[in-house]
Parts: sequence; structure tokens; C-alpha cells
Amino acid sequence: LDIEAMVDRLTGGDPRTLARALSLVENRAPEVKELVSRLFSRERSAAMVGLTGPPGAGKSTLADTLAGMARESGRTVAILAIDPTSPLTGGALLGDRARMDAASRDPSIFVRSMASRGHVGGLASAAFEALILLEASGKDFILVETVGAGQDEVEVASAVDVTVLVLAPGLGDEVQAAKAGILEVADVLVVNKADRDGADELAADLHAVAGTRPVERTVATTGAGVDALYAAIAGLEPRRNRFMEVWLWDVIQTKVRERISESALREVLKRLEARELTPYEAAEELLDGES
Ligand SMILES: Nc1nc2c(ncn2[C@@H]2O[C@H](COP(=O)(O)OP(=O)(O)OP(=O)(O)O)[C@@H](O)[C@H]2O)c(=O)[nH]1
Ligand SMILES: [Mg+2]
Repeated sequence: LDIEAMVDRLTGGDPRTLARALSLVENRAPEVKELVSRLFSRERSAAMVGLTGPPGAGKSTLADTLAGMARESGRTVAILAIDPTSPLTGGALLGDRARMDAASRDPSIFVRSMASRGHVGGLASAAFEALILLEASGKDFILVETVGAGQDEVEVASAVDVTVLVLAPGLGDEVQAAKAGILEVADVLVVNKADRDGADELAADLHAVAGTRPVERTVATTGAGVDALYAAIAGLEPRRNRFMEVWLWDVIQTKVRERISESALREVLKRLEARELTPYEAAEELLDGES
């Protein structure tokens, strides 16, 4: 694999090279470190918007509509979906793309979903590596979709410039999002499926906790209210304040996991179960190697 040539083609905006590079990220290929290192010192040039929320809230549909608006204002656009489904099903990308009107009409909107299961840790690293690649390839408006389920997904969505929480009526106890910590970190709160029963109640619930943050009502399928959401997003000061911190911790955690062999872990767990060791002693032993 010729990294130098890949960097050249990628920074030249070649979509096939971008797709190949993202596959390397998804497969956790060792070349990714080198690739990211070559691109790392480039200046920040993209606005990165995180869309997070429960399954089926309308994140992909909204991302597509927002992408279309960004294109209309002359921006180069990518949608990255961190897909929590099995990498084996592989159908998510096609499914998403088929449902995405703007993206299917405009091939310059780069759409990619990346499987996140099957990796122990490393979800944030994979997401941030992908974002660095997308930015280096010239995308200047990048939407990242994550299901607001796991802590990792929430961390990713909250580490970019703007975090949008997408909720919808009828998905159960939406404000349960608050418990997962998403509600606090979101910059913009969205009641999508505003055409459905329960939208008023949900909006009222959100207004009660939003403080000064905007609460937008949207119908992603028709585009109603999405222009206001786009304006709210564009009006916010880019933040990305925790990007490096979240990434760094993810790398540290991955390194720690790599240093601990499965057999050493099993051995120490046995002694833990037998109460021969405390968890503090067990951790020291695992991290210090042979003691
Ligand atoms: N009635 C109505 N349906 C919507 C709206 N937005 C999205 N939908 C529909 O809701 C379903 C889920 O939308 P998606 O955009 O795939 O939702 P998502 O949040 O990306 O879902 P996951 O990626 O599975 O978590 C689709 O059938 C959409 O057509 C809306 O505003 N109103
Ligand atoms: Mg989706």
C-alpha cells in the first residue's frame, strides 16, 4: 500500500481513494496511523455536526435534508453514519443511501456508514480517523450520525463542533436521553416527526430543560422546519473542544487493553473471584506485567 500516493489522491478529493481509506479505518488496518499522521498537521477546515438520538428518530433523513441545504449554499458535504449494527449485515449503507433523496440526486454528497460493532473499544478513534480523512479530502460540512445508545457514541457526537439531539414522539420515554447524558451536551434539541401526535408534549418537555438552547421542530421527510435547524446549526460557534481529549482517551484505553493478554486477564479474574486479590492489586498486576 503506497501511503504517499494515497495521501495525494485523497487530498486531491478523489472519492474512491476516500472510500478505500475509510475501509482501512473500518478494518482497523495498521496503515491508518501513518495515514492520519500524514494528514494530521493540516488546518481545520470542516464544520463537523453530530446528530445523535434514539433509533428511528429520523437522524439519517434529517442528515440528508441538511446535506442538501449545505450543498445549495456551496459547501462540500459528507455524511458519516457510525452504524451500531453487525458488520456482517452490511446492508445499512445501501439502505440509507436509497432513503436519502438529496444524496441520491447529488453524487457529490459523500455518504458512508461505518460498522462499529466487533471492535473492542476504538469506536471514537475510528470515528475521528474517518473525520480527519473526510476533512483532508476537502469536505467542509460533515454530518456524523450516531445512535445515542452507548457512552462511546454519545462521546463522539459531543466531541465535534455542534451536537444535535434528535428525538421524536412515540419512541418511548424520550427524555430518557437525559439519563444517558446526551441532553446536557446537546447544543440544539430537535423534535423530529413534528407531524405526529405527541410532538407538542415532547417540545414542551424539551423547552422545560433547554435553557437558552434552541428547540427546533422538524418534519425530516418533507423538509418542514429543517431550514430553521440548518440556520441554528450554522449560527453556532464551532467548538470541537473535546475532540482531541476523547480521541486521546480512546487511544489510551485501546493501548491498555492491548497490553493485557486474555490469559493473564483470566488468571487474575480467577484469583479475584477467589478473593485472593483485590481489584486494585489485580489492576496493578495486569498493568505492571509480571510482578
Ligand atoms: N412521519 C414522519 N416520518 C419520518 C420523519 N423523519 C423520518 N421519518 C421516517 O422514520 C423512519 C426512520 O427514519 P431514519 O431517518 O432512518 O431514522 P434514524 O434515526 O436514522 O434511524 P436509525 O439510523 O435506525 O437509528 C423512516 O421510515 C423515515 O422515513 C418525520 O419527520 N415524520
Ligand atoms: Mg440512520
